[in-house]
Amino acid sequence: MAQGGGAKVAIVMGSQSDWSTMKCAAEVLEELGVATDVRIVSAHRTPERMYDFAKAAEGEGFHVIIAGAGGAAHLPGMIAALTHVPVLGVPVQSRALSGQDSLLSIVQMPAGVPVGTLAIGEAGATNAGLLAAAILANNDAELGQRLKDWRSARSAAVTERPAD
Ligand code: RP5
Repeated sequence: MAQGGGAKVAIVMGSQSDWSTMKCAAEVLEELGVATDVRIVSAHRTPERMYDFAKAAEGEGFHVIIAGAGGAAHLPGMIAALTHVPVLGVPVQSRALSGQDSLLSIVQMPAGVPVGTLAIGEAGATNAGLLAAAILANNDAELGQRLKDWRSARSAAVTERPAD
């Protein structure tokens, strides 16, 4: 998977256990030829790392940050409070409340500090990747074409009638 060095998309998550969800974002971006920089950054276990990451994000050249966390998922909102780089939040499915807690923690940002919140779990991570690609495609016509081709291929794969 393309990593680090000049990547315009950062994918961060609160724990190693979030990776099985967040890799869906990394995978779709890789399919689209978009390099990512993937890191574990916990708001409550490594708050200094989170602060340093968010404050440096713009200077490092990130155009979009995808942040995933579960439970009391303050990571996307905290990062959004520290940078003007757009933040897409992915609620990771938690064991206790199936990700409802993650979703509400991420989506209910007070007015003034936006986090673009996606669906709970893998669908949300995939869509965060696609949304990040669409944002970059505003200034990258080749990526825009790859995104259109990606969607066309998915449309073409839908048969008219169900198979037994
Ligand atoms: C959050 O707590 C993480 O984002 C993760 O979703 C959840 C559980 O973390 P682990 O206990 O698996 O490290 O901080």
